[in-house]
Amino acid sequence: MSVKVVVGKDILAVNRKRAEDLRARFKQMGIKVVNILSSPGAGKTSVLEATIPKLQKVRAAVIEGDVATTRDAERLSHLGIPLVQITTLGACHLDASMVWKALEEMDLSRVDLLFIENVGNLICPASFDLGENLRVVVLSVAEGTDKPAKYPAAFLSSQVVLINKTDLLPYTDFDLKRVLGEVRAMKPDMRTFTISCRTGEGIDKWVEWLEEWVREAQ
Ligand SMILES: Nc1nc2c(ncn2[C@@H]2O[C@H](COP(=O)(O)OP(=O)(O)OP(=O)(O)O)[C@@H](O)[C@H]2O)c(=O)[nH]1
Ligand SMILES: [Mg+2]
Repeated sequence: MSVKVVVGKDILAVNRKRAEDLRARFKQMGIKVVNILSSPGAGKTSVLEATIPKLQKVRAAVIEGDVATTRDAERLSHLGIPLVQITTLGACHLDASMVWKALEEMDLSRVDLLFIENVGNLICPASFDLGENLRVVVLSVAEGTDKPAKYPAAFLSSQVVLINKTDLLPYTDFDLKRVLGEVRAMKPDMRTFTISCRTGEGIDKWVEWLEEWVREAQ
């Protein structure tokens, strides 16, 4: 039992070291990195589809992470940006070594902002630093009001929450006011945006904030 705990800690320590190497590498390249977390289907790829074509001041690239298939990368291939799919073959999260390896396949010489779409899961990805500068968690209104309280690590380790699928609010019992209150109680400086990738509601505000963040982030 105690051996298992030690091994688990080692895995995280090794990852943390690799993530620091990544962060230094990204800094040297002048690239800001956003790690996107959510449960399966909350809308991570849809956020990328809605966001990237609207970016005017920054040039984007994407690393896609999935347990299986290259479908998310295929959805973004028409954007003509540097794009790599990591298929984890069962692993429930990306780790820093996988990202390091993916960089070998990418030309980031003309990129300001690298998005990493993590594997759909609100638990494991929260523990693995990918050398990012910003962590964004997407919560869709179909998932239920209680999710930030039930999966606190994903929210506490993020700086931005995107509440997606607001077009579905009339058909769910999602309590937007309560979620916003609970998230702010957990983390008072959390940035929140309510968006619908389907209707485009709230996307401009999010994109404007993101471009400003890329410009200002150290
Ligand atoms: N109604 C509605 N549907 C949405 C919205 N955003 C995404 N969807 C739908 O939700 C489903 C899942 O969206 P994805 O973008 O694939 O979600 P994901 O988080 O990338 O999923 P995984 O990568 O599998 O974890 C798709 O059918 C989308 O069309 C939205 O704002 N409103
Ligand atoms: Mg996806």
